Amino acid sequence: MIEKLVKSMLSASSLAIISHINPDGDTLGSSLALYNALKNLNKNVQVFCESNIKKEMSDLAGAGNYQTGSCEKFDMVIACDCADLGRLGECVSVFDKARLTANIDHHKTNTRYANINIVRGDASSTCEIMYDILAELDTKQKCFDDTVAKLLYTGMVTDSGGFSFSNVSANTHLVASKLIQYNIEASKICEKYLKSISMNKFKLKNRVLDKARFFEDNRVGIIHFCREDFEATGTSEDQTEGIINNIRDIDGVDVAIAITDTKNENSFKISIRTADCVDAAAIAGVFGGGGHQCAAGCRANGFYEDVKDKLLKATRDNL
Ligand SMILES: [Mn+2]
Repeated sequence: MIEKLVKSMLSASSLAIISHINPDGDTLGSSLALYNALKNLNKNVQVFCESNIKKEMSDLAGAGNYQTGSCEKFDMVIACDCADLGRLGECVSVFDKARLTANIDHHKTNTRYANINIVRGDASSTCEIMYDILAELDTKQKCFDDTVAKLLYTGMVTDSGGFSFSNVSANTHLVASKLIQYNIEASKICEKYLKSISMNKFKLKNRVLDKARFFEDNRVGIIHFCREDFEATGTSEDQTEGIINNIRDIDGVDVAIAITDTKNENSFKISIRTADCVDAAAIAGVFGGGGHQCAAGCRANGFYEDVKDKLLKATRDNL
């Protein structure tokens, strides 16, 4: 499959790469690594994402070139880290128009929506898979450099919690060891994307964690990011990332849930993080969402307390 993908990319005269909505380090790292590698081959390639790129991620190489859409019909389009077509947001129109489509992903729930599907549910990140693809491409035409290695490493580090999640395998470390041989300043990547936190986010974190509520003999912890929290701390929805892990890390907590107010009243974004014994994707699935065994998400509408109760019931059914 990888060989077929690489051949198709080399023969395509125009390519589009799509990252998922609310992009994280993995979708950006894998998309931009592919983008820079193809640029190194002087390919006509463009990157797309429906959402704005977060400030912390905006200095990734090529991040300034993201577009939200195009009328162009591309020879080939490649979706990175997108479990289903809904994750493409409005950029699905770019995908639908293309002559050949590809889907590179590591979500077990991936719906295999493209002509070429490279889906490995056991990979820690899409970047881990992208490494194999670009290594293969590199044997055909030299495309790998420090920039590509740095982008892949960024995605791997962020999607694996600094190589600490259960999806980390021997292959994850093997790929990391190949990448670290490039000039990437690995410790700085970890510092920047895993540890550093703005003063505003620090205030948001303390405020929200302080109000955490626990259920089922403290096996389930729920935090709520409400609009007042964002207003009081000068933060926004996209600065909530990672805070939920502080709940999951508590001894005895098997399920951590973060409910986040969106711009629309009575509409919430929900993140679920679990210990290995509970299937996060199954809980999110009750609300039409999905994800991985230990990390999943969904959206829900209704009054906060009703949404919370429904989530608790779905959680209880999976404990
Ligand atoms: Mn990912």
